[in-house]
Amino acid sequence: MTPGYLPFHPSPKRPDFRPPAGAVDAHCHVFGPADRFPFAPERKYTPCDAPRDKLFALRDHLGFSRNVIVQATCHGRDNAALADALIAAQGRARGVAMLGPEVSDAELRALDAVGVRAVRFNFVRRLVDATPHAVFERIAERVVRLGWHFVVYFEGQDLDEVAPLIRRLPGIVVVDHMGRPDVSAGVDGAGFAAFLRFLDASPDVWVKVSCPERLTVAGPPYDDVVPFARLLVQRFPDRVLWGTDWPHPNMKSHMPDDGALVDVIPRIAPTAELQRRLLVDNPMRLYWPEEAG
Ligand code: 0GY
Repeated sequence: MTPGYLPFHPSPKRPDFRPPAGAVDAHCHVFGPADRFPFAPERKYTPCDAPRDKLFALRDHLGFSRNVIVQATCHGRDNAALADALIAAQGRARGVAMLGPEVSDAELRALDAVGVRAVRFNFVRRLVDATPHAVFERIAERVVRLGWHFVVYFEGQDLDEVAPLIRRLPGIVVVDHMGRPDVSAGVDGAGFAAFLRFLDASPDVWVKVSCPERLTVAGPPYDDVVPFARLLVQRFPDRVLWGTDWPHPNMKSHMPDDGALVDVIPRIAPTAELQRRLLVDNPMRLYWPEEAG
């Protein structure tokens, strides 16, 4: 484990908020176990194991039905732990993979068959070495034929650099963690205003209203992050997703209680209708379209 790495909360509270039936945790990870699924040699951190059975137990404990499991950089382009979790979930999980240009068509078809529905492009400098945008575009042309979409992770100050690529990607693009705004600047700050304008002008761009624990300056119960998420949910109710981000890699300030994170949901989506769209309708449309109403 990386020195100082914080393990996930051992016994999260049962949330006071009860998610609607069929709720989806649309951003979480599986790590290892390292003796079966070794971490990538090029990784920038080594987490503690966070195996799939722990994730599924957390899903049930929090009152959720399904997961979208997102490949994290510590596993690099080796999506084996992800594929194993998707198979074990028996239809109750979908996946977001990380890929390099070397991926074969047979590998893409195999990932699709186990439930991968998107590729993740990561631009966060502390997590990955930079990849030329042209490489991402070539991967995009290939996965879009499978009907996949795109998940992008970047920091607020990099929006201008990443936006032209996002606009060129052929299909839906989901932005992780609200585009990582500087919450100390407030919802009216220039960076978040630019992000809102970008979303207004880009109807195919969705956003995850996740990670208050990562974005907060004030700490739990995340009063400083709630206004950002609530604004996004109310302005873009048909293109927001929510996720725990379990097991919260690279947290430094504190390790969140996942039950307390679920209790943030009614503060950002104050009505039953908004909660249903955020937790059920939107993720089902994107990840289980064959079952969506
Ligand atoms: C997250 C956030 C982080 C890590 C990764 O792929 C990753 O390693 O996404 C982070 O360190 O901010 O979504 O898990």
